[in-house]
Amino acid sequence: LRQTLRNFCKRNGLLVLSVIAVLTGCVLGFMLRGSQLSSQAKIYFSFPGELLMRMLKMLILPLITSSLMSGLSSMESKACCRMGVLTVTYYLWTTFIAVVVGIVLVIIVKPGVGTEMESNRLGGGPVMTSADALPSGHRTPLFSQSDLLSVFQYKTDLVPILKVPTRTIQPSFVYVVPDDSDPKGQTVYLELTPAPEVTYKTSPGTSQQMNVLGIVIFSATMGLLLGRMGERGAPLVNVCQCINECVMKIINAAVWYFPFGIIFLVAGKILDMQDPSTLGRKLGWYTVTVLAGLFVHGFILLPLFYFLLTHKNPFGYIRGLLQAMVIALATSSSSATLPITMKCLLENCQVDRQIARFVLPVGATINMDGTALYEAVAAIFIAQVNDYELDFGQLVTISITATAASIGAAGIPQAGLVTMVIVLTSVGLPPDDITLIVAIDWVLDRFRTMINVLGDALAAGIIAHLCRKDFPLGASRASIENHDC
Ligand code: DAS
Repeated sequence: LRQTLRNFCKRNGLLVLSVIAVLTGCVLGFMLRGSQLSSQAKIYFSFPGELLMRMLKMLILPLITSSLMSGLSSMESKACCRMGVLTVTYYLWTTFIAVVVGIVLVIIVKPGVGTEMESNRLGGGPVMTSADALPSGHRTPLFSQSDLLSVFQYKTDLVPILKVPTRTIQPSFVYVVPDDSDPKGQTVYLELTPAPEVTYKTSPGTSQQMNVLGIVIFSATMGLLLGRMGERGAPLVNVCQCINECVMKIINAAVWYFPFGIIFLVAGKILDMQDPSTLGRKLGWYTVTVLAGLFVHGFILLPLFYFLLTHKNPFGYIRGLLQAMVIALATSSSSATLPITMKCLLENCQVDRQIARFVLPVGATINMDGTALYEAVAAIFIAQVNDYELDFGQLVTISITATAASIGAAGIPQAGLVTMVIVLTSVGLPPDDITLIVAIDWVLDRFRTMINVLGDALAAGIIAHLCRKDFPLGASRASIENHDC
């Protein structure tokens, strides 16, 4: 019995601790909601959770670059192309299916139907129109700065979500738009909150948000070129492999801090969240529709695809991913969860290292099934609330733009809410109607991030099975581990 217990703790200890941490964070958050913590106390309270996020974000860049460069450089060309085509095709297919699931569900449930035009009561504050939202000349067309068009940049000027440190109103939704009228080049923060007022803040500078898409494309290209340089490229390939090994060792050490950080991450969010009772019945049905769609896609359709393509038990595979799913739920960031997803795939699911090193970083960047489903549901919900009848052509437009917007969304908290503007604009809906759903977004973001991570990880298992002849499991493992690092 002692041996069994020891094995259980060894295999599942961290997962159990993480689940207990999420529950503890929820209890602590609801307990403290009544107390009037000062903003200073809130900053101290959020520190352990912020430390967890920074630890994870610190690992994203070295993990993605070393994984892609070392993974692709050691692949044979044909195998690499086959894997790449399979991966991207599978990702686009599952994202489109997620959108269709969302559209079918929101049309059946009709969460937004029956609400008067003045939808302000719905979101807890007046709906802003673009006209009074921004003074003329300040508005930057979001699409021109979304990840889709800054694919070769490392950084974007638009920081889609920024918690304003002085007033952590949850959820605050901040656009950063260059204030070219200001000689000092200051930026203007437009903070959209469910509260009635819209406030403008100035700040000496814009925090730059790293654009992972640009780094993935650069690293993948470097990996392919390194692979064709033969011996000349070997030193850099070795360096990348050593970096990758070191990153995995750092992850193994850092994970034991995660349960502690999760407690404060979850509690801090609950501490600031809007009172659920003010959300209204319509928003409640909208939440149910999104969660039902995520469940159907993530725990019925994706496992079905996995079973049909690999003839293996999907739920045994998903069991190995639970730790990553809990981290995704706690952090709302698939990029930040990437190190843990990689660890789960290699250690619990025995996915070939070379496959995982390509499929995961690419998936964490462009494959967001949960986000695509959510954006389609939200857009149609907003149309229903506005009594705006969408025809079939507009539904097709929504399915295409939701797929594209999810590709452009970064793997950071509430990024899906930003790129949703593309979907709304594509069918003539007022972009600022996103304030209708902001109040509940921080909860839905966690679940859609979890489905995003689950979709990437299941894809890795499927691609590994379909490419098993090109990458016999163990061959790449042996070749990597024999390297002196
Ligand atoms: N939070 C995003 C992610 O990390 C998803 C989203 O915002 O839709 O995947």
